[in-house]
Amino acid sequence: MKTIYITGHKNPDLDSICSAYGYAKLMNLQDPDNAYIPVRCGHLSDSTRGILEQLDIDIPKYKRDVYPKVKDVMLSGAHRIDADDLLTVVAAIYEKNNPSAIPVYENDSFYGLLCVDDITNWTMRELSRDNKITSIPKVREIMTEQGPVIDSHELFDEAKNMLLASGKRGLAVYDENGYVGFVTRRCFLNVPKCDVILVDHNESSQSIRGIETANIVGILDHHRLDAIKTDQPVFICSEPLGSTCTIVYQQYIRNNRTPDPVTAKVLLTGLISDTLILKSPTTTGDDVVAAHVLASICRIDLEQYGLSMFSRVKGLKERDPKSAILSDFKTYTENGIRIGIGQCEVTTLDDLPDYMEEYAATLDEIRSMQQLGWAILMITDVIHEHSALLCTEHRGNRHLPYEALDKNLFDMPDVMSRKKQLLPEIIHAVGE
Ligand SMILES: [Mn+2]
Repeated sequence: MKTIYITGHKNPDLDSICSAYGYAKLMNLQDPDNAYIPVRCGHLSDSTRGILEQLDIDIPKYKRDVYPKVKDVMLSGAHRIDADDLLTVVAAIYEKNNPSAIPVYENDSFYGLLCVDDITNWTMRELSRDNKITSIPKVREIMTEQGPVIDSHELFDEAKNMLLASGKRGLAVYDENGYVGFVTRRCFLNVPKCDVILVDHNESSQSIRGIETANIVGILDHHRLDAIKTDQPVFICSEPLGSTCTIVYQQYIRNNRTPDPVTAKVLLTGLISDTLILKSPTTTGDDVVAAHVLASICRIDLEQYGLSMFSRVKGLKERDPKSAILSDFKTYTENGIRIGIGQCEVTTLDDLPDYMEEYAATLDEIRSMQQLGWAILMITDVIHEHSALLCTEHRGNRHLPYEALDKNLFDMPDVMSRKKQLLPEIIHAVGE
């Protein structure tokens, strides 16, 4: 049974979390021989967490990275040798398996590793002294000093270097609860790869740490394609729809399945959130159909549910500027310029003058911290379908097609989508 992680992008939003959850549910039904685990590679904002908690599901757990680890290659040892066993017990094992290290126990707890060098050295010593072996020792009598122990969460490459540097044939592996296994040089011959499915993104810069070392087995997305090179053929479903949750819903249909009511509500949540209650111009007919079917499966009023969801979102004045901006912040590289674009949803733009300056200063801090050429914040009023754009100093500001409200602040009536409406203008502006 393999484990396949399903992850959305960094700074996970509802579409990322909900599509990972819904797709894992489907894949576990479709392919029960493997385990599909939805995870998130970033921390949740308070409002996202609040909305997810109301869904009464196991919220996908945080996964720091998908780098190969010692626990992916360690051995547990098929044989149980006691420190007081005679060496003849070990001989029987060697005849069959030829292991380079064997774990040794003392009263059921781990005592140490017996390495093949311990045996060879002892044998050679005996032979050089008497020309024959006169007595059979206990295992503990020939064991030499143990090497350093390795943490099971240690990175593959680090552990490999530790083992080589130790000069030992094998090292014991521990986790927070004690001994869990051991590694020998053979464990490090092939680098293991984590299987990962990407949802709601396909660019490695937006993905979980270590994605370059992983095996990508699928992509479900609705963003521009700047995909990672894969080793093997991969299932890709990339469509310009309003939400990845719609694409996941369509996978249920394609496989002749209906999401259960809880999963339907989860998918609807991501869909409504990403399409701003089906009002964003990214919304397609497919999204509208999916939303209504999902709403009828979980028996809720779509509009009402959407408004109650967005009413949970705090105004920017009450939020910490840095965490508000970074909660949904994506970076792009265009024309050699690194651009960061954040988007915040609000229910009114009337209080913009109250917090504008503080947010502008914070945005500039983020720009210099992340070494961006241009940092931008799109503030979207989801109720009135209207956005404002706050930018750091950049020559691109002059090429934006929006009316300036103030210095580096622009008015964007009817603009709601970062991806579909704003990003093309930004790309155009840096190309000028
Ligand atoms: Mn999305």
